[in-house]
Amino acid sequence: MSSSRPISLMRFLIEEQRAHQHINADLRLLIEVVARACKTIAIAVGKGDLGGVLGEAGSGNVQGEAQQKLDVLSNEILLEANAWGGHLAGCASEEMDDPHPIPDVYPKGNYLLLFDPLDGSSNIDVNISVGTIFSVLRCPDGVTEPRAEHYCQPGTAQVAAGYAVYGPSTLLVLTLGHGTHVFTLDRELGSFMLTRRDLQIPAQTREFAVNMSNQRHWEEPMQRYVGDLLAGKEGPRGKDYNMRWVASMVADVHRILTRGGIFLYPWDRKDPGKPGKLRLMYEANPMAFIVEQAGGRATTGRERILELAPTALHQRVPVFLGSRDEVDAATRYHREHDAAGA
Ligand code: AFP
Repeated sequence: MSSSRPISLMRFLIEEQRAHQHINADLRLLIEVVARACKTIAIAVGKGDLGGVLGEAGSGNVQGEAQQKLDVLSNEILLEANAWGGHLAGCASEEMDDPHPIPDVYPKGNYLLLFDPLDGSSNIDVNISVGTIFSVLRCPDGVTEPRAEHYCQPGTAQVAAGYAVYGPSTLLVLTLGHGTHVFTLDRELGSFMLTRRDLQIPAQTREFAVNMSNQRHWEEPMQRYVGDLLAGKEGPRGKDYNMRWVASMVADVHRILTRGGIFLYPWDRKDPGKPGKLRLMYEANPMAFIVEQAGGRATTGRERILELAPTALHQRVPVFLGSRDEVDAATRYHREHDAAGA
């Protein structure tokens, strides 16, 4: 930063565009439009009951989950904001079965935007942090009407990813593939201001985040790994661990980005047909990109998330992400277990 006062998201993007080749005018516009949509969602979330936005919408999404009013509203805000700018070839949302085309009346651009419009929606009605997660891909050359298979690109192909967290303050965390940066919404100015450049996750941690109520359904290496964390100082890991679980991925990941930790959503036997709970394209890939750009790691317990070849738009995967050494340790438990059984 050239002065001690924080710079705006717009200035940050313009300076990135000047300094590097990794951002052009269309990508800059896309990020600004998504940020503006997140501000609109933040206002709706902030009104809560006064805005009549709490409670169920009375519909279900493609995942078979009951939609909250704010899921539906946030989805509409993002679709509407991104329709007319000419920067997108199409959008895909966790809340919609199929990709959403850009209306014919508007010009089309070269990017694909994927989003989870309101992550952690079970927390809306109890006034706990929720968020929006997004991922940006290039539309393959020559494709003017992108279909699901055109979105199914590995996480390494992402050109940008980010999330907004609607908490005590509204934050936007962004990567364009050159570090992870945090912007705080200045509510008086109505602008996101750069408050942390090049965030780095501590490599080691004493904190883990997992839904322990699923423990009896986990597979053996996961049982062993968490068992060793719980054994504390007297166990093989040699230190006491603390546990936190918000059940909004944005909030749990943001805590981990800020002070270290490991986030775990493993495969479990509760619903053995499902390869995990979290969605690869809307949650795992963007968060893995953000975490790796902050010096952390993200795996399925076995493989690097960003290298997975997606097979479906709404695919689910196990997720282990956060502090580098801890994710490496958890991944080692799984790989050693597989190697022993091979
Ligand atoms: P919802 O957005 O459907 O509430 O799901 C949130 C989420 O996908 C993710 O944000 C949390 O980490 C995880 O689910 C919470 O899962 P549990 O309900 O098992 O705690």
